[in-house]
Amino acid sequence: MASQELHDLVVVANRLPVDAKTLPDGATEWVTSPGGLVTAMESVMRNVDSAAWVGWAGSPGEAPEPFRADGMDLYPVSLDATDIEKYYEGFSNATLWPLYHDVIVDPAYHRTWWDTYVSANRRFAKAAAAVTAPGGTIWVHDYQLQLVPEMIRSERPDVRIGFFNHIPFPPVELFSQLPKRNQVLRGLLGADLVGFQRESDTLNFLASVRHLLGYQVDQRTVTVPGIGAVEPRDVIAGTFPISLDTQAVTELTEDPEIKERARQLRHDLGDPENVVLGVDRLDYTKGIRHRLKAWGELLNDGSIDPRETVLVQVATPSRERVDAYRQLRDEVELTVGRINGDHAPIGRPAISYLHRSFNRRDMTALYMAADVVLVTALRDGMNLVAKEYVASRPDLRGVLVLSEFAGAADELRAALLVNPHDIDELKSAALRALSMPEEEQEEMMTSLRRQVLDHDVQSWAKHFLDELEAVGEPAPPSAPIIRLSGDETPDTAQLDAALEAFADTPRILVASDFDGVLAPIVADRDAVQANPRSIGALRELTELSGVNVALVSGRALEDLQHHAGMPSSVALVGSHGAEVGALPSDLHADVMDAGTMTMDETRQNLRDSIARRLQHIADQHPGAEVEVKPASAVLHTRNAKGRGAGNATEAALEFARGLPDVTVTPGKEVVEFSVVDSHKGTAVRALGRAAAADALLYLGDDVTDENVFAILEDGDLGVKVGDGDTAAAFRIEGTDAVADLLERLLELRTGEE
Ligand code: GDG
Repeated sequence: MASQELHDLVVVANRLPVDAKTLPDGATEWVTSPGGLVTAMESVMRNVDSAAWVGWAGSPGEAPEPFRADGMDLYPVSLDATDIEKYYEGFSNATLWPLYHDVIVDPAYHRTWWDTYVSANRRFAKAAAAVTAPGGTIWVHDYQLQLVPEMIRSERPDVRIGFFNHIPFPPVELFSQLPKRNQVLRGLLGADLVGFQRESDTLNFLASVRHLLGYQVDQRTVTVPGIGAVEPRDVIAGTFPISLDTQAVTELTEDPEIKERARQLRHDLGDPENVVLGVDRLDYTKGIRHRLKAWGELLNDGSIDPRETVLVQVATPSRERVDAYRQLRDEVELTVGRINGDHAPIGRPAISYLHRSFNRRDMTALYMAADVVLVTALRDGMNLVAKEYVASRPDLRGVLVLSEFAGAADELRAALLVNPHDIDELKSAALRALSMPEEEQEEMMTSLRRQVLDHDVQSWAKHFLDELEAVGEPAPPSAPIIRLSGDETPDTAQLDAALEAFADTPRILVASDFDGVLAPIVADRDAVQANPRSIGALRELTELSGVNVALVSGRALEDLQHHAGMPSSVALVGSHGAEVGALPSDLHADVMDAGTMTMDETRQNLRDSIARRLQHIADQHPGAEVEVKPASAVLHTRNAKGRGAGNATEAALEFARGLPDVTVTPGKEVVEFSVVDSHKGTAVRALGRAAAADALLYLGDDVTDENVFAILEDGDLGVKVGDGDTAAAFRIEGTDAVADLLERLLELRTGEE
């Protein structure tokens, strides 16, 4: 993806807004699928220099190359058969979908589904991060991609990230059932703005964040605590009810062919007095069974005459490989068959059941032909069918029966609102709709149309993106300082000149890492042997006036004392700066103590309580172990069984969020909680102060030494040992070169050349 263009606005959704069409010659043509989201995006994409869409192209296996369709750059993400089974049909549609829709059916859960959900989310996140311009905006859509915001943020802290959930967000009591619920919340909180359809969804989300993560929530603002060097951030949650491209619908309703089609449809149905319509994906959330039950009863008790009134039920095929959907289809078709068998007049159905898709024009004709539309969802994010019906009736005729459990009920207050679980209420609402006088219909439609036409999908998208823009500037990239990259090495004359100047400085501190600098790295850490020439030079340097020497290591202090074998005139700092040994008499210990580095009773208690909590986590994940160091508590997960390592680390990081005064460093199979706010850089700075040094020399080979190189000032000398990007100004090759350098310094300082 390296050579691709970068985009200011990138939409990420499970599906690309296109369908593949195979041409007679076998070639593939991409046809844009005319959904509301595409239209909304087209309108906002016109206002940015460059926009793109990242998503799955719809067929399993390798993704097609990026391509353009209808003026958009599309970046396909691959999903293989396992991803489709576990990420899409599994975790998305058999776990999250039922759970987020009030557990209308039991959510299924399998741990391998989660694993695949994570890996698929990562693929979408990587693809989006790779094509977004610096400072750009990424808008992530829907429940299939809830981990994507955080994944993008960890790679691209410079971009604005929005997330919109098209489906409901469940109450905390239900959401709590979700295994991995906190990871999901944290995934979402990677966004700057998290949007929902209804106010109740937003409030449910905020309640879950407060109760399950314990984060501070102030009205709409969640403060995500920092971890390690990462600063706390604010995330805004907001309500943005989605809508339609109302103008496109209006244009269709004015098309004479479609008007004629609507008339024809009624005729084809036997010119009944009333046409009642249901349009749904064949999904258990849509309340199709409840609707059919009510309809069957109305026919049974004679309230409806099937010769006068026909129910047209469009049930668009959906998720047919997921068990609950197969079952639903069987049940619905059995019920429709029974009702038709019992009530249909010869040659005409009582229920015209259509299990297939129709094009937009036919859909509009159906809406225009329908006297009543029944929307009986048991739970629905918004329900666009309700809004489409309203937008399709410029004649102000028709009645909308609308479930109060659909998001649309918040806006379409003038509809006949029903509780679809109450079959009696549903029946009487249907009858009332069928007998509603025209003036009353007009009044209702006028009110509903005002609502729908005033808030189209373009304004929805604009509103969301404006709010995202207002959330604030993204964090400037906190790239580490690099003075030398890769193996770039200034010539030795420069280093020698710098060393001479340093040797001439009245008071100097010579500080060095141990492993890899004074001693070659060996596999067995206990078998480490320092280079005798380096040790000799340091011993002599420490005797000279105006010179202080310090060793700064990641090893525990005791371990360092044991292996370095240094005289007491050398200051020793262990555990990456968290442990400071007894200071030689010529260092001003009080200056050191004034820092935040040393342990006191409060810090000791804090470390012990962290260790207890980590032990608790370790007990739940066999094989995980806790180590208590002088200034830190450490969770080791190397030997944890199965998923234990990941889960224990996750639990530890979650715990870390609530510990503002602790420096948490996640490493490979280890998480270290240091109660002393220091690293090698703070330690060396404090030692420099304590030595009243005019200049420092620091030698290091490790990433943790970069903390020292980063704090060095003019006149100081940073020397990186070995390859790699570094903030040091000089580079030498290995431990022998270190010995040469120290001996040379000794010569220069003593004047014995
Ligand atoms: C999710 C949320 C939220 C249906 N059959 C055909 C067809 N459709 C169109 C409808 C409508 C869309 O599909 C369905 O939208 P809904 O909003 O009703 O429901 P979901 O598919 O579940 O969508 C939902 C939505 O996201 C947007 O945020 O409102 O709550 O669940 O536009 O007209 N379109 C065509 N042929 C069909 O046979 N052309």
